[in-house]
Amino acid sequence: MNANSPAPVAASELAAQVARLVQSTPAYDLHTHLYDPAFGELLLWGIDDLLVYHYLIAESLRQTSLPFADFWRLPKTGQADLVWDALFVRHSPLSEACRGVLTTLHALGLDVRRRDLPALRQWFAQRNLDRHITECMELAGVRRICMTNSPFDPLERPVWERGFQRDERFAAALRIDPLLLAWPETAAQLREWGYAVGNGELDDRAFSAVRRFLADWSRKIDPQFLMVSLPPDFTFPGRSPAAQLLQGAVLPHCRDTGLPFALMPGVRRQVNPLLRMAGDGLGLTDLRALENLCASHPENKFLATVLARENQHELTVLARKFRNLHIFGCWWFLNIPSLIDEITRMRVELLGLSFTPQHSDARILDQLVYKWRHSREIITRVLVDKYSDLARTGWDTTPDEMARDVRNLLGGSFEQFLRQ
Ligand code: RAT
Ligand code: ZN
Repeated sequence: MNANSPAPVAASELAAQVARLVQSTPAYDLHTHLYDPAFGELLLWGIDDLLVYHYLIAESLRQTSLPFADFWRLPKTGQADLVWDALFVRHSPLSEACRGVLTTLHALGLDVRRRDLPALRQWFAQRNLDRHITECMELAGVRRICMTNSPFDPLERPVWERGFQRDERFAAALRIDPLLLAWPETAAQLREWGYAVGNGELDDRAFSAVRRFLADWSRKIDPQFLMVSLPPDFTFPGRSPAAQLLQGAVLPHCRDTGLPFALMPGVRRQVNPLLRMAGDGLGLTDLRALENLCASHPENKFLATVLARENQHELTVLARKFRNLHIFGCWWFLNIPSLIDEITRMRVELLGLSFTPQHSDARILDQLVYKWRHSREIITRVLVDKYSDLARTGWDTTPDEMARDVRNLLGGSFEQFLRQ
C-alpha cells in the first residue's frame, strides 16, 4: 500500500461498514407491479391490499375449509379479515410473506403486538398518498421504481393514451406477454387498433405491423426494456408464435432502439385456476432457449431471471458466457431468505459484481419496505463474508471501493448495462 492510498477498512470495522453502506445506498428497483400515482387506484397500498396479496391468499386458503368461490365473493376487507385471522391470529406468522407485513408495519411505526386490525385500518385511512409514497421509498431505500406496463391492460391503456405528467421516480417497462403467448387473440386485437397484421399468418406483413405497434408504445411510454414471462418449455429458435415473433419483430425492434429484452422463464400459469392470481406454479426451464438467443443475437441485450431454484446455477454460468446477458433478482418463490442467501452467494462467486441481486416484485407500495429490508440483510451478510475472505489474502478493500461495489449491486450495474 503506498503512502497516498486511502486507509483500508479494519477487520473489526468491516461488518459495520458493509451494513452501513448496503443500508444507505439507494436502490433502483428494476421490476415491480407498482404504478406512477397518475394511474390512481392501480397503485395499491395500505393494510387491506397488503393482506390480500396473492402470496398470502395461497397460504391462508390452506388454513380454511371455505370453498374458494366463497372467498372470491367476499369484499376486499372480508378477504383481508380472513387472511389476518388464518395467518396472524390462529397461527404464528412465520412465512416470509407474513413476516413481511409485520416488518413493514413495524418500520412505519405501528405497534404490531396489539394484533388490532381495525386500528391498523384507521391509521392507513388517515395517510396522505403522496407522503406515503415518499416515506415508503425512504424506508425501503429505493430511488427509482420500474413499473410493469401492459398496453393490453384495459385499465392501464387509457391512462397512457390520455397522457399525463410522469413522476420521475417511476420508470416504465413494456410487458408483452399477450403478444407472444396468445397470438391469435392478440392479432385480432391489434387489427382492431389499426395494425395491419393480416389474417394471423406470421409473415413479413405481420412482423412489420407488430414492429409498428412496439415502436408506437415505446415512444408513448419510454420503457427501460421490453419484457415477458415464459412457460418452462419455451424453445428458441422454434415454430411457436412466441419464437417467430421474437425473431421477426421483437428482437429487431429492441436492436433498433437499443432496448434490452427481459425474459422471465419458468412460470406455469394457473396450475390451480380456482386460486386465480394465486394459482400459478413453476417448472424447470430448458435454458438452451436463452443460450441460443444470446448466441444468435449478439447485437441484442437480454435481461433474465428464472423461477426454478434448480435453474440458478446454469443461469449464472450462462451469464459468464454472454456479456449481452444481465441476470437479476430472486424472483417470486425464490424471494425467501434461505434461497436469496444461496443464490446471491453463488452469483458473487461466479460473476463478481456484474449482476443485480434483487428486485422487489412489489405489488403493493408498502411492500417495498420489507422486500428491500429483508434482502439487504442478506446481501450484507454475503458481502461481509466475501470481503473478509479477501482480507485474509492481504487484499484490503477501501471504503470508496466498497461504496462503488454496493452502488453497482443496487442498480449501478443494471444502469450500465442499459447504457452499453
Ligand atoms: O411475483 C408476482 O407477483 C407474480 O405474480 C408475477 O407477477 C410475476 O412477478 C410476473 O411478473 O409475472
Ligand atoms: Zn412480477
